[in-house]
Amino acid sequence: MNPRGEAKLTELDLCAAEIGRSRSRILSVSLCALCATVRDKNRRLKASAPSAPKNVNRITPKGIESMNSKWLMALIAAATLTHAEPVRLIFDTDMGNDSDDLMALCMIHALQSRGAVDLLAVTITKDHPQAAAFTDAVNTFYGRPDIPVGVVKNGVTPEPGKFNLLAEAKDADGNLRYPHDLKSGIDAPEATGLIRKILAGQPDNSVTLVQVGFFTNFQRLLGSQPDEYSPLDGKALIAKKVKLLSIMAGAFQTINWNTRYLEYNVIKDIPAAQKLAKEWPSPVVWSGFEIGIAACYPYASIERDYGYIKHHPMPEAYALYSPKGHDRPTWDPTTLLYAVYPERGYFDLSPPGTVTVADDGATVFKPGKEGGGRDRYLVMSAEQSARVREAIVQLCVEPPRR
Ligand SMILES: [Ca+2]
Ligand SMILES: [Ca+2]
Repeated sequence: MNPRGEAKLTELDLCAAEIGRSRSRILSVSLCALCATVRDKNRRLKASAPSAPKNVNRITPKGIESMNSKWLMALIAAATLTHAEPVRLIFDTDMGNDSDDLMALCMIHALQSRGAVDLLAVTITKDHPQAAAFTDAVNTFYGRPDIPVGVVKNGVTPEPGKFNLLAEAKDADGNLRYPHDLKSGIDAPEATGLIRKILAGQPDNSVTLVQVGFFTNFQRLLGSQPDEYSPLDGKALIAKKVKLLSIMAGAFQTINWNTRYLEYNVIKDIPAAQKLAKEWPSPVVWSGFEIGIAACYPYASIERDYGYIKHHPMPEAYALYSPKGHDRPTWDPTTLLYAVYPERGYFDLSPPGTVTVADDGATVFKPGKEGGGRDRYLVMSAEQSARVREAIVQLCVEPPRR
């Protein structure tokens, strides 16, 4: 208490209050900002208050009891914070068609190293055998060689990716530059069955799916039948197990004066996109084309930030994909960032509604009546864009903890 009888807020009090309000992990930076605010407030209180009389005991037994109680609450809250559940994630990617899929996978590994993510599997919608081999090589590079990898059969984009050939790169000594034991997608399980197996073993309403390629795998999951893993069909299994589908697809703003922009991930498999949009039973958040182009990954980071190791797949893939070097849109990383940190204010969300996919691949959003609807899409201000870009860079460049 100060001499005017005002309770003096401690940094811990406000941190504990903030922790109590949040259901997920909290950025230490936001706590630090909060603490700075409290420090300022306390300084102002101190400056404006008359000096306390000397020889006055300002802490009463009741005050001590109250302080102890607050400390206890803060410690309990801190313990809860430490043991926050990681996001259970299945990452569905067209690895090899653009370098931003690799950015997202690097981010996932950094997030898993700090306990924020539990990567249950990577499934691939690019139908080329090197995509799975390269994915396993990246997982191995990050010290997780046994992450399950599933592949699409009879999928779209069967041509080789520009950088998946890194899976077979060898150094002067003849050894693989990026060791891995899944040599080809031909040896990997089919994605739909793998996803069903994994979902069946997870708690209800606990799994986050991130789709940053085509709709093929998740549409097939939706139409899957009961099997040895679950008596539920695909739609019922998704409704029971999947908390969120975060998806990079479509466009929800005007792109270069085009109000009907046809986005790559949709138009490569339009029937699958239409079926998923029509029937998916759990919440969906769409990261439209406009988000990734508004928070490009700076090429300067590619040049400067990965030198801590002789060979890193990110700059080598980037060079193969974009030989001239340029800032690359972050379509897939933004989708991942929202999925892991939906409550951090990196993005705003549209009102709820429904997305449908037209026959030409256009994504059409209609707000729901009375605020209802399964779908939302990401919205990002210029201020948020700066935060998002920096978060993506810092997660991508984090060294492996092997
Ligand atoms: Ca492996
Ligand atoms: Ca992609």
